[in-house]
Amino acid sequence: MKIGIVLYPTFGGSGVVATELGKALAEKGHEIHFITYSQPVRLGSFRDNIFYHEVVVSNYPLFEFQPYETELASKMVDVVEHEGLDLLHVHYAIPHASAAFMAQQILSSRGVIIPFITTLHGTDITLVGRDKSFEPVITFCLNQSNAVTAVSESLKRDTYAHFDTKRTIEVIPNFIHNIDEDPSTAIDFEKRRKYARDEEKIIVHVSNFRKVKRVEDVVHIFHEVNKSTNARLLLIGDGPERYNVERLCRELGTCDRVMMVGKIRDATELMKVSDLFLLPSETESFGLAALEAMAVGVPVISSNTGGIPEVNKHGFSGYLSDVGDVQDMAANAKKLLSNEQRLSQFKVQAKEQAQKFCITKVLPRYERLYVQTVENMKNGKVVNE
Ligand code: GMT
Repeated sequence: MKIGIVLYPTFGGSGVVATELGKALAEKGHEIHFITYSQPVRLGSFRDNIFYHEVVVSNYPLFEFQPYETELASKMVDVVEHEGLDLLHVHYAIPHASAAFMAQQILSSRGVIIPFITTLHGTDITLVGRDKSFEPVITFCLNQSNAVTAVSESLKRDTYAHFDTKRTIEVIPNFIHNIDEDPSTAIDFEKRRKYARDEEKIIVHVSNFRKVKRVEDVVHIFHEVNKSTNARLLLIGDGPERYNVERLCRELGTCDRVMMVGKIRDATELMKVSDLFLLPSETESFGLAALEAMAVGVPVISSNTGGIPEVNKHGFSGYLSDVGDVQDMAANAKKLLSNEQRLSQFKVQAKEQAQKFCITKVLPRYERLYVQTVENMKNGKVVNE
């Protein structure tokens, strides 16, 4: 199939999932056209069957706000018409679904019929989407999409709870494409020594440092753990909370044990040398970063919010606690770090749990949905119900 994938190109999980999905589909012989405003960070170098179409937004002085959605819709029309796409798959509802609807209408007026699928990722529904000012547009776009998917059961429930839609939402979970099949969790100590001494434990957190991630909780948990366990903290990513996090480290006197790595394209190498991943988020529709950690054998200490319990299994791949319960999270972290045998067992189990989200299980579900959606459109059934 020829598929247009619309996404945010940045470090956010929705962009990572959309890019990895496109790469995997291209490997299976589909022709993939990424449409967004800059090259997706996970795209890497040139690959067969992959094309990237950049949306360039004009900065005419009249515009106080640049009309990205309009430019995006125009670009979708152009790519669908000239590349002969079969389907558009948009990741993150705002503003991708409404731009896709606009493109679909324009194309229909020119005699080109194309379906679009909307994949909901989380904050488009749970935070930004709940904003009353977006609600009418999101509800409309959910109802107009030819198919809608959500990345977890929790997100599906949230969508029904907050939006007036009765349409079918199919849950297709996020996936991991590079699961190390080797169940052993042996660590490359030479690499590890760049970050910690052999007797020290490495705790890691990866996020966009937004309020919702509660990165200050990460620092508090680490501070608590470090009282009894010799440990280092790797903070990967960047964002609005970084300043507060740095200030807190200074206040708690933990700066010398905390490494602020900043934004990196792929955190896998650092995760591989780590012992524990922390994800104390306020809300999280899935928690892709936790899955990426588990896939390389790193157990997860997380909150029990949203879709996280669908990914991290309490007492198996890690532990879950109530949002904000820093003491419980620290206690769970210590339980693992203080017992080598238990830690090794959880590392193996984390990998085992991640296998459930292997791309080989998830990709066929998207392919089936694509075929079915295109068929429905051909048969005059405009929306999958
Ligand atoms: O807010 C974010 O963390 C970014 C957002 C995104 O655009 O990637 O993440 C959401 O989508 C990810 C991929 O499906 C999920 O793994 C994250 O859990 C979800 N974030 C939240 O729900 C807060």
